[in-house]
Amino acid sequence: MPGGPAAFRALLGPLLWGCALALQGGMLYPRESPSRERKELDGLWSFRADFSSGRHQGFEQQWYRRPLRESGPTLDMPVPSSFNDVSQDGQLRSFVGWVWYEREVALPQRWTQDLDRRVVLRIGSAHYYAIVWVNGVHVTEHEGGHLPFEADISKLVQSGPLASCRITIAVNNTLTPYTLPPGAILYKTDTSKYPKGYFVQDTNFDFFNYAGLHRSVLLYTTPTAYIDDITITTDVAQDTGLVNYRIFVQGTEHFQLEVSLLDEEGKVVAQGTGGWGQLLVPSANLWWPYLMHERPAYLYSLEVRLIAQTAAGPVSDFYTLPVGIRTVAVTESRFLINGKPFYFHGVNKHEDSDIRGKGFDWPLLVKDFHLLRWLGANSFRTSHYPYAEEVMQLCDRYGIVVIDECPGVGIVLPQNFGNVSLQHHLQVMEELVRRDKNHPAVVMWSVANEPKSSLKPAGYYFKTVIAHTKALDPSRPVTFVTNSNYSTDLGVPYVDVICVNSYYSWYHDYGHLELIQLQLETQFENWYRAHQKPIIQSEYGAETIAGFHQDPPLMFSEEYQKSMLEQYHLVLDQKRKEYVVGELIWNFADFMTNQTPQRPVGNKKGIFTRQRQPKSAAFLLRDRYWRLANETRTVSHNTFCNIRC
Ligand code: GCB
Repeated sequence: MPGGPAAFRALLGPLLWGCALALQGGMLYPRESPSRERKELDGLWSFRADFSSGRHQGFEQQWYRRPLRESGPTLDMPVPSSFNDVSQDGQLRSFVGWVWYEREVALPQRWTQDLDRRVVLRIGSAHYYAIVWVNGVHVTEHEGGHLPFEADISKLVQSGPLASCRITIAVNNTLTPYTLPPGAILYKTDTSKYPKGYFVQDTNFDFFNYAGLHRSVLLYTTPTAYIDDITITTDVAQDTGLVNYRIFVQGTEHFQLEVSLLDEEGKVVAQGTGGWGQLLVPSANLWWPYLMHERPAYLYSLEVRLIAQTAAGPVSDFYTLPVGIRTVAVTESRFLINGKPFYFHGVNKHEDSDIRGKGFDWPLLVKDFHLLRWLGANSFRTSHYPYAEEVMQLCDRYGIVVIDECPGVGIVLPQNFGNVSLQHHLQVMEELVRRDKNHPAVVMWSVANEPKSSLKPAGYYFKTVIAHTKALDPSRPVTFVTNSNYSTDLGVPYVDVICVNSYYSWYHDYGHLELIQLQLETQFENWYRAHQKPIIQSEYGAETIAGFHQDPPLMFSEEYQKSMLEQYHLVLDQKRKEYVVGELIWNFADFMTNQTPQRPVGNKKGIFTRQRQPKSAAFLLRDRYWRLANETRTVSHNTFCNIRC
């Protein structure tokens, strides 16, 4: 197929090989401060999908050289949003290849004329591969759809009498055996059935491969000597909180650093100087999960001040980081937060909604957090990729505990376990840890979901990914999520906590709810006997069409979903007294998938609809989660009842 997917493979190939480990620099969330400004570029961008047969016309004609409107027709495209569902064009919905975004930005004069200022372009998420130009000049590329990347564009915007700049971003959603998640382009060569050059994107995961600029694109400034990265770890000795900090500075070798830790009233509780050290906080307010304590999610603020000498004179930079003091530990049968047993009663989510697809949306996010709190959920897993940074920030603020998962989903073919994939997987874990390491809400890393780890290379592959993640962050346990059918899972020996998904009476023994207890009990006993590690039931659920009723329960009805949950809960209530440390329903809400005969306009296993309305099971789960909260909280208090009533 001339110049078709082969061409974008040709383009992706060398770039994939180019991945270098050990990331350069930090990825602090851009916050305003006396020394930093930010400018969000949310809104309408110019957009064009390259429908040329090879998807290569944009590069051949160098669309980045001139305003996009000059090289052909454009659409208005909202950012952040997936591009797939906003238009009436079915071909754009299922488009595979390069799409082009462009935006002209007017810059404040002080940004373009003050040479002691860095101007940084930051892209929160571009799915999957992105190439970025500013005023026609290539500034960066990034592989991976769920993590931020940046380019220092100071030189470009400060080089002439420019009052504006033109940002062009080409994004390619093609998934190959070497991307994360992996996929494959299938060429349909039987010309009696398919037109010449026909191909489709194949994936081995159960959600729609939405694409585009999914999170905010923004510009921010720092001084030329600046705080580049901060790493916080915390510990507790009796009632004293220990805050270990390490700060990286760029742009100067002559500097002083001052750090102050402030409580929620703004009172300074500890101070330090220098690039690393330990702050002692007597009678510390610990960061507790929601519903585990009467005062959950306590956050201190770490104010960092850099005073640097540069050629142009003294420069200051300020950055404030929220800090939660808490510990995480795992025993043979328990998951401990602040030394107390923690039981995950929560959900699996997706970034998914009508029209926006995977585009970040504040109203949706706030609604979801209201629903989580209503439900009495204390945790979720970021199935099956890292979520927006703003999601993680709300988890810190509300005390919602997170199992932070990388996009290692659908790793099922032998080609997915090769060295190229492995190197990229390691790089993604580095980017994820770099971004999320300071969130107290994140208590565990998940390196994959249901990889086919009975395949031979899987043992080495996961041993390497897990060891690498532990080396990056020794302060948190690491897991990956297996399936109850994968009894010979070669990766499980390396995890700290076993996360297991099962769908009894759904994907087999259809309709036989009476088998769940026996099969679930066997699952737990087998995994525990083999590994002596705490277990989380990381997925269970049933497809349920809101408003379908059948009693006695039949598959797809609301009654069936409820009855299945009840059967699982009977066993979970036994096993949580022993070694089961959590249960996460699949799924929080209905979500979009590829079109298959098994998916009636998406996966319907949500306890809420895609529009966030409850099915009957939501009420059942709510009763259970509040009951569990009352049983497992550490401090006896009636606040919980008051919140709930
Ligand atoms: C699973 C997968 C999840 C699917 C779910 C299902 O095991 O981890 O991505 O959506 O099952 O509904 O089949």
